[in-house]
Amino acid sequence: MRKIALITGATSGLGRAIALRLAKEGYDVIITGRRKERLEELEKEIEIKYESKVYSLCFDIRVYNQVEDAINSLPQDWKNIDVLVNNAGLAAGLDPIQKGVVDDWERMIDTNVKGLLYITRIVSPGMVERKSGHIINMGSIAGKGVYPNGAVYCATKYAVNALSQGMRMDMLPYGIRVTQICPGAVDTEFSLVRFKGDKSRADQVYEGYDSLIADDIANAVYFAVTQPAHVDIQDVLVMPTAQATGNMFHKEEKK
Ligand code: NDP
Ligand code: 8X3
Repeated sequence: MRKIALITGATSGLGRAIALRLAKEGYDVIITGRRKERLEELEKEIEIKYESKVYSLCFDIRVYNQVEDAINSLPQDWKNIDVLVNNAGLAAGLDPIQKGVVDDWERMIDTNVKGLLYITRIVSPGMVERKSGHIINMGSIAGKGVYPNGAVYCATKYAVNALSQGMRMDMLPYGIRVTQICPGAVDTEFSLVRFKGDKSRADQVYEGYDSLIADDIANAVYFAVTQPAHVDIQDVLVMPTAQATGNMFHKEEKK
């Protein structure tokens, strides 16, 4: 039977890999993000590689009306979303609280917490009505332990952890599964965004050890969605072998 997955933040990194993986495995995918040209490229790639159908929605997840209009604009045969992957998110800056940039805080809270809530509020009633669905929230090791200079980003991921628990309770009577996936360091555009385009600073985050790659997290998503209906993978922490906590790495010295 046809299954539809909506993946937020599919223009890059984890979301892109998850969209490709789910399309490969036979899901029809709704891909979302702000960068239209990236959505168009991914749409073409999926159409060339896989049999699955793909539909793009371009919107800013921080703006409730844009989210609502985008989801409401879906054609009738795309409306029954089986899997919602709440992946869109970012870190902005790495500063102690006393030097924090208020605009960075707003962007992280508006995207990682409010954006995730907005789309869930709009998509979940359909799941409740159909008594079926799976919500996958992208948490982080940053939601399991705080690291210096990362308090606000970590707070947003602690919020994702709390929201995942709360959603699971609210969805319990309807047989809807809620999974939180918490990656450690994955080499994506995440650090380039965090350091506002400073590539050499971003590259340093992934130097001297084998970080995760986006496909590692797509594997975890695929594992969660392919469990039998009576099994909910509630919480998955996926770390590089060379990373013990949010800020403790074993890095090899450069020769
Ligand atoms: P990327 O920067 O590569 O991708 C982020 C995605 O989020 C992009 O597709 C971007 O799309 C989308 N996005 C950001 N802001 C908005 C917005 N306002 N509206 C709509 N879409 C938005 O980073 P990752 O793939 O690494 O990050 C994905 C998720 O994984 C995030 O929630 C992040 O916190 C989490 N994570 C990442 C880790 C890592 O080490 N990389 C580790 C743990 C968790 P666009 O710019 O086109 O709008
Ligand atoms: C993103 C990875 O290292 O900033 O959640 O916690 S990290």
